[in-house]
Amino acid sequence: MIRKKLIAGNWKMNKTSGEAADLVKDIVAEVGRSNDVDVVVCPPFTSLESVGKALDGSSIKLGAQNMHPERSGAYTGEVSAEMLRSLFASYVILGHSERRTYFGDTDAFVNQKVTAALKAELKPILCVGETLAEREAGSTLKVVQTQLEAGLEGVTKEQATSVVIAYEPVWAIGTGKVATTEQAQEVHAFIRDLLGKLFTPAVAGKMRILYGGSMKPSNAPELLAQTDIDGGLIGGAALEARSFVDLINAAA
Ligand code: 3PY
Repeated sequence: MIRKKLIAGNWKMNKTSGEAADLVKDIVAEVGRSNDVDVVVCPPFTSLESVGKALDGSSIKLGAQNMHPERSGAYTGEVSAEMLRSLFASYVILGHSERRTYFGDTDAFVNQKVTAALKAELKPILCVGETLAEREAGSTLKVVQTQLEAGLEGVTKEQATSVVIAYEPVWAIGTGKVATTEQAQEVHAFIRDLLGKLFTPAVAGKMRILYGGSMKPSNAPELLAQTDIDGGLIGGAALEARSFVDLINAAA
């Protein structure tokens, strides 16, 4: 099964609207029409419109970093899937460990978001991963299994191929530490096997599983060469055109 690689940039809370448009113009100038790799940029909500305009005519897709599961209502500070769609977003990152840790996103809430995103035809990038304490306690696979089973509850096998999974060990996020290729491949293979049980092996074979957590041009080639690593969810290295373009080229 050949899966097209996907490189997604998670810009987190960085860049004003103007800075975001400038960054994306530089990326588009180099890889805007590349079809070898799927590319997604996920700026903050406030930059979705300017980045969407700067992406016009390129093959790079727009994504958001979060959403609320309801369509509308009294949820101060939140945005819905429909609002993201109206700005031409096609992906949304859900369940990032920073959301789980700092904003209390539970597995159940992440699941509501996943199903609402799919209903609105947004592709969820569902993040899972263990903390350092969980890894040291030997519970990595159990933690990942729980997050995946809960996050994907109610998702049909027809919908599943629109879902992207991102394995992001929490201890590798923003720390400069990166999982070894063996550690990453072990968890990715486990995830694919689990997806095969939750859906079917054929569906699991089509689903993309990204690695996230301090992926950068120097470590990407080895990680991306692993059988079950289908791309990356990129933090810091997505904030600079040169390194993001190098990552895209590493995936091509
Ligand atoms: C990181 O690499 O820091 C990330 O959290 C990507 O989502």
